[in-house]
Amino acid sequence: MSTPNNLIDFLVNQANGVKGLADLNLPNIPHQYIQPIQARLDSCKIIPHDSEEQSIPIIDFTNWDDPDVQDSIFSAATKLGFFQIVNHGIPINVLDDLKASVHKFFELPVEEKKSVKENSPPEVVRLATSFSPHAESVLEWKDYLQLVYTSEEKIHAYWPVVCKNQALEYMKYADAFIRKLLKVLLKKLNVKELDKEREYALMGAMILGFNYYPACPEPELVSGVGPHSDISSITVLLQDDIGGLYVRGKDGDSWINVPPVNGALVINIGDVLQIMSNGRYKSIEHRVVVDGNKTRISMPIFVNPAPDAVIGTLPEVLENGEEPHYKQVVFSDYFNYFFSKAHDGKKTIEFAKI
Ligand SMILES: O=C(O)CCC(=O)C(=O)O
Repeated sequence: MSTPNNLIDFLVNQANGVKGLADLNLPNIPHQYIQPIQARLDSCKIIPHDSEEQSIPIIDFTNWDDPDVQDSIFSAATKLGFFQIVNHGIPINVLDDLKASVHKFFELPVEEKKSVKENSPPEVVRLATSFSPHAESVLEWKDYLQLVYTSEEKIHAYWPVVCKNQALEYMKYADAFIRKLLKVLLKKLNVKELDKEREYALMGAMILGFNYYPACPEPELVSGVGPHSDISSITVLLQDDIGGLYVRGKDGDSWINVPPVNGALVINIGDVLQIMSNGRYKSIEHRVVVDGNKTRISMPIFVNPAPDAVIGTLPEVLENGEEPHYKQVVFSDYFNYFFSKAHDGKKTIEFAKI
């Protein structure tokens, strides 16, 4: 077997994705996936796991309204912008069923995936590979499905049958957890409640993503996801036990691993909350490295504002007379800007800077 002549056609139009490429068992990856040396993760730059100062905290959410728990969430959100939550209230079997359904979806025959790709409205279901293959000079070793958490009617009409019930069950539990977490984060910004207006601006359009990173014959040459910060208000990520997620360290030149913890959810602050908090909460860059032997999956919920919501620094944060660092932007403009280019670190937020 050799690399398909028209790689983009094979990956995108024929819906084979990088899974279809990995299934060809090529000894080497196509040149379109080879990252320049400076874009690869140098293992010397990885912070050891036992570093207390620079590790991702694990927070028990059982007593989420306890001030000590809320303080640890606030502290994590203002420092590394990443933390893991255990005892979030979502049953383990719901997480396990979701993971199994992700594998089932990507293992469907390619004709079925092509049909999902061609027959689903992109505002409800989107199947894609890499990140923005038409805008990238080097491709990312990842396929992904995005399920927009919209009306029950659209969900039932368009979410793929093989994962619909599992995804919906997960989202029902996740929705309740996300509301609690946002309440804590808002309270620490002097916002008393998550009213309808705030709900629209923080979680008006949630997207459940399924990321699929097949085992790669030359993992050190590729990127699963390049360094970027999320454009969400927060992201709630379930990862499997393979590992591969890294967060940029404080010195700007090192990377901290987010180790898989059974049953935990990884939370990160996105650009929207950085903007709303006038920079108190940090939306930190992260990236994904792929494995040489095993397929990895991860399932982020991008807790996004509604497309027409206007995002800006919260008045409560500016009550003390502080100047806003960000202008007001319509979220769909921010979203379209993010997807119009390759992953580019923290540059997207420049779009909103004053
Ligand atoms: O797979 C992961 O651990 C993170 C994925 C990610 O950063 C993304 O989908 O934007």
